[in-house]
Amino acid sequence: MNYSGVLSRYGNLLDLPEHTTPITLLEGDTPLIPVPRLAEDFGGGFELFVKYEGLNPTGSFKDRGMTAAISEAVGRQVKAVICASTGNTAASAAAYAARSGLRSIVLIPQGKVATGKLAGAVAYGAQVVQIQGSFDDALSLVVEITQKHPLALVNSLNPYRLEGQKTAAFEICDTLGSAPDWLCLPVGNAGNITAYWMGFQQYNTIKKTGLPRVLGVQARGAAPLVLGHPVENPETIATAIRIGKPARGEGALQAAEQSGGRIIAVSDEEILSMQRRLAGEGIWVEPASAAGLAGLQTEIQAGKLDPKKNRIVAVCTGHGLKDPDIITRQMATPTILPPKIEMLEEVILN
Ligand code: AN7
Repeated sequence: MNYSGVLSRYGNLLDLPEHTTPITLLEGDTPLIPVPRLAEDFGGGFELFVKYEGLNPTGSFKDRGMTAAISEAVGRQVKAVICASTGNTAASAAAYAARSGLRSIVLIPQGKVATGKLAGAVAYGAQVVQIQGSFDDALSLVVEITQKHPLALVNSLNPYRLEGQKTAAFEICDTLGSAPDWLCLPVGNAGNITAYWMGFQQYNTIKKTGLPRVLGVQARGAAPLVLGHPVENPETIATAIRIGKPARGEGALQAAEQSGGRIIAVSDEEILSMQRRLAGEGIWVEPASAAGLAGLQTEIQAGKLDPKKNRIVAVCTGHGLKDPDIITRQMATPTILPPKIEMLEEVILN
């Protein structure tokens, strides 16, 4: 049997302390799905792939970093872990804490976490606290309380989170045989973009896989890295990236600059439209996860990014099941029929 999560597969490339005690749910090894029709929609002449991170154990990419952070915390006999979260980190922390028998506490912005994420955190047994404020307020509290009390912080300020998350870059290179020309992905607290850039650089050093240009995409109402200053009251339908003061902002700006890429913003309409377009390929992602592709499309259409002959990877960070309300709120109630064949014929054949 193959019991292999990202620590066992790539552990020798991760900078984790000796005391790390592997706790895994067999995360990672997610598919890199070709989406040729989408590439045609964008003008064609290039290869486009979706790295579908929604297929991790708790439905988001956060599991890669969480296996590392929780494994390290367990190894130094921590009793409880804590994080601030827009939802996915909370669910992931709760699951890995449960797996290892640790207590977990998660702070979320009141009323701004999608149903599937909150339900996950509760199901895995976390103590959930709603903060009357934003994610950024919750993160400040977490930083402060972990300085006063022996609780392990498992937000991406924790360096081991990045060590785990960079394995996604390794997987992309292993599948393609080299780095893609462009990597596009959503940016919130900016841990993921920072980790990808670390991973691509490390692989290029040891395996000469080359480097991608990185296109980070924020939501227009929560785009501190595009504006160049924090956003006090971030707003976007993509609640996962409703973040005004990204803790890893420096890393994101470096990834963009060093790679010859950039950080841009897209509107909520563009995000939702790309979410529908992807579902039309059979890939249902949560809104934030469509931001990377929405950004790629706007750049190509504006003539700012020439994709010709390129290989482009878009990271889709979370599963659509995380946020079902986005869909059900707008949908017409499905047709209701008595169990009669004539009526069914009438409805589906005419
Ligand atoms: C689906 O869970 O910040 O730029 O607290 O859930 O590394 O923050 C989630 C972020 C993209 C942005 N896509 O990643 C949290 C949280 C999805 C996400 C991001 C998040 P980062």
